[in-house]
Amino acid sequence: MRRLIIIPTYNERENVTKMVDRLMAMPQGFDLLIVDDGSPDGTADLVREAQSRYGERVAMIERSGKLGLGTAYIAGFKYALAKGYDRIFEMDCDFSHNPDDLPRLDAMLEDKSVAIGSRYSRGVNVVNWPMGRLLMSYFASKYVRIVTRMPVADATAGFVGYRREVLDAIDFDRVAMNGYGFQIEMKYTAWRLGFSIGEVSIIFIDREEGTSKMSSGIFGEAFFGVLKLPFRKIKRK
Ligand SMILES: Nc1nc2c(ncn2[C@@H]2O[C@H](COP(=O)(O)OP(=O)(O)OP(=O)(O)O)[C@@H](O)[C@H]2O)c(=O)[nH]1
Ligand SMILES: [Mg+2]
Repeated sequence: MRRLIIIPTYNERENVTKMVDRLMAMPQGFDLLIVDDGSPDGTADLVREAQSRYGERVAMIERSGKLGLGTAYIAGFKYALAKGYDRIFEMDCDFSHNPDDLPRLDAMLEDKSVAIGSRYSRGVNVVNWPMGRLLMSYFASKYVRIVTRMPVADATAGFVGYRREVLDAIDFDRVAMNGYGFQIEMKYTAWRLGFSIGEVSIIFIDREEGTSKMSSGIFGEAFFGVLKLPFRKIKRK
């Protein structure tokens, strides 16, 4: 069983070395792929430094500019499938997602095809977000559930594990959204293709280092993109 964690990065120099070290020290033997979008702060240089310590377990895809989360993950998924990984995990670099939760996500993939690290499956587990941001995220998940009928409490979650079969079945050329909407669309597509989805309750902590990349354009894309999802024809690749 080979496991890959994919982390997209944009200006994460305060976090990236600590994150790589943390993941490499875990006993499950996760491999790591960083997808860096030409971070002006030199994130990629720090990844190269880590690569000299960990060798092939740490890979990097460097893209020329800030091209968005969705296409970063798709580049990562294609890499994972080409390299023959069995389980593929998505995670942020900013420690909002706790690496110690990875084993529970991994365990859920024994039974389910998709495992979500969920902020909202048992109450609300978010620490240090301003109330406005929290309400927006919480109601975004409710909105997705009402519009799409997908039985998922945390539809925008970015802490997710996929069995390889799921990524194999999804036609990445048809994935339309690139920001937070991308996370919704991936889960929705997997669900419509008949894959099982489970949620593991996690505690999400707002980033302490580095800066947020949330923007209103990303919000608009997700709001209108979700309305279109139920009308979408979805078929296996
Ligand atoms: N490669 C790449 N990574 C990105 C891009 N935008 C954000 N990221 C990374 O994706 C992860 C999650 O970022 P976002 O979901 O935008 O949220 P954030 O910047 O963490 O903002 P907060 O939610 O406020 O913490 C972080 O590791 C970011 O560095 C992008 O355009 N390209
Ligand atoms: Mg974050």
